Amino acid sequence: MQIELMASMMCANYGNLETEVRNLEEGGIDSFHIDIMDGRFVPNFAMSLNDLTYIADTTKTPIDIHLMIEHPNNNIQLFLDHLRVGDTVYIHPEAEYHPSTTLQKVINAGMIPGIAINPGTSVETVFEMLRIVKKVLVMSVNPGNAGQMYLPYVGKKIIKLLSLKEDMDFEIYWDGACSADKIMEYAPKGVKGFVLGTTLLFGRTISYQEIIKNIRHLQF
Ligand code: S6P
Ligand code: MG
Repeated sequence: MQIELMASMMCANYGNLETEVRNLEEGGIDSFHIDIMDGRFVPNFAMSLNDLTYIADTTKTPIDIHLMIEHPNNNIQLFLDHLRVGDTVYIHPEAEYHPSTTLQKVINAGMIPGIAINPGTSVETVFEMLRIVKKVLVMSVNPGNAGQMYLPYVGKKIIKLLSLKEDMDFEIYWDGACSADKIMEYAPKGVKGFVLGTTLLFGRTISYQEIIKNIRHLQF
């Protein structure tokens, strides 16, 4: 079973961003996960347009942007202009009056549409959007910060989404406090990809290549 591994770039060393990108690429990361925040939808400012532009100009590896901003429809074109066909855009349905309109803009631009769902947001609330998107990013921590504790109650939501994904044609991705034991538990159930941050990838003494190789060799 081939899983996708994404690097959460808000956890990278910004003093050496190009080296970080190169080392992750050489280590075999599948995509760069870029957390865009506005200080309103979430109480933090992580990455923004310039960071996205820099990384998109530095690598051909796919990018997924996770927009934690209010009313993404107002500014979505700014982001789409810097992405490549086949990159992924996640919006939070909770942040938009008409999320399906915003998702349609993503589709029309040739990007992969996704929704990110907060720990406190139910599957029922976003049910119709599951027909539109190709990816569902399940937040297993509250959005806004790296280095938080896993919230165990999201497990039930993942199980519910797994029962819908074939019929409704989407894949499930994990974002937040991702550890090896979570990959070992949820990859066999059908979770397709995992965003790696401080818990498993960044700030270690061994190389990204070694960490990624160890994850790929996990037995499940
Ligand atoms: C959180 C953000 C995530 C984090 C990631 C960090 O708002 O969407 O992508 O960057 O969770 O990983 P960790 O292992 O530090 O929780
Ligand atoms: Mg994220």
